[in-house]
Amino acid sequence: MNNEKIMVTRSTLPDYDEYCGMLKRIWNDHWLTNNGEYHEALANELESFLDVENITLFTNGHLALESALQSLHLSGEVITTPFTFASTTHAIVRSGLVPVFCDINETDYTIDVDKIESLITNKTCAIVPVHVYGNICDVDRINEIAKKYNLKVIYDAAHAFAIKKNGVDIANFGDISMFSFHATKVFNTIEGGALAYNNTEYKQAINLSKNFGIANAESIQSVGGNAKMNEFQAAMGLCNLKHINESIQMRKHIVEKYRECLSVIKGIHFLKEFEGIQSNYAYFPILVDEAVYGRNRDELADYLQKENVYVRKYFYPLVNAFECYSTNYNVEDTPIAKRISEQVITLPLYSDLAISDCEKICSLIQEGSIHE
Ligand code: T4K
Repeated sequence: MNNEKIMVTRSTLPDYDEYCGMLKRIWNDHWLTNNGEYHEALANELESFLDVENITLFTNGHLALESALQSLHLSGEVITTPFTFASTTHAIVRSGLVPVFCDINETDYTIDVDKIESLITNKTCAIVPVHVYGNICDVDRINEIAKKYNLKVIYDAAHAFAIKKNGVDIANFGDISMFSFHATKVFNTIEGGALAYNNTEYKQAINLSKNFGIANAESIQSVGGNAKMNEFQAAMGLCNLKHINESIQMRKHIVEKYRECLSVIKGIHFLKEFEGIQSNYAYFPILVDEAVYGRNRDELADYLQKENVYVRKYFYPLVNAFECYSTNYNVEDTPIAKRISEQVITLPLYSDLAISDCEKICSLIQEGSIHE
């Protein structure tokens, strides 16, 4: 392995001249933000690409999620999972709502749909499931439950850009889906995010919430914030969108190589392809079974780091163990999430990760085992 650090991910960038070429127009027009030309073009292109009626762009995914929750005028309890990034739960709490944690399933680490109904009370207003790592929740069962109890469904689809289930883009499930376009994501706009929804009645409230509630210069209709995507972000998005399919194909090759090389290592588990799902290969999580592998997850992570491979423990600790939430919640209530979070490591994955580096990472994992 060369001595360069290999990080868990690396931003996908377009050709330098391609991006700089886009910037000339911004300099000519002096129009930097507030629904500029690139902003409008990117929203339109994403509506086509995701085959969804409405896309509203945001400066980041987190504020998009807050906007979704606030625009639907929800109050009370929201059922969600603790096996996620801080953003999901923080968005719920910062919107004045109470998170209720449901456990995840062992098959794909998304919400355990068999446990949702037992958590519904007369205060439940919504479900915020997470398509974690780009693994798609059981959208059909969630839809049935939501209909039965008259609940809204807002998907945290931060990891799920460009994924299709049986040919249908994932943006089309639930009331609203939030995508993150952060630098670390499959598709990035530097920082950025979007809400995708088919019900056009949501559009006005969402637009107001990201622009101070301003309907026009003399009409301020709601107490909105500022979460607008600027022209530099939108230009990056337009460039990256041109290359997205190629970039996902490159990720796919790396994932296939990981699966091939890791399949011979005892005590290392990973997820296979899911039937009917066209993946985006966003993350490559593995579970370390200490009893079989011979080292625990933390020992393996430290060992790899000494070899310049910077894996991450997405998602450890669980959200219900965070200092800011642990007095009100108990991680023992979500035992599957607890176990997975204690065993998981996400391996480096980005479109231009060299296959030789991928092979070397797997060799290191093999060498770290007691079965070496
Ligand atoms: N919901 C879920 C389920 C999410 O995972 C996220 C974000 C959100 C909601 C909220 O969406 P955003 O508001 O972020 O749009 C990273 C990302 O910052 C965060 O976007 C992401 N999830 C989370 C899973 O990962 P950190 O604290 O791990 O990032 P950081 O700075 O340690 O970067 C990780 C690696 O990425 C670095 O080691 C190298 C590489 N990197 C990073 C940056 C910032 C680059 O190559 N380029 C860069 O510019 O949170």
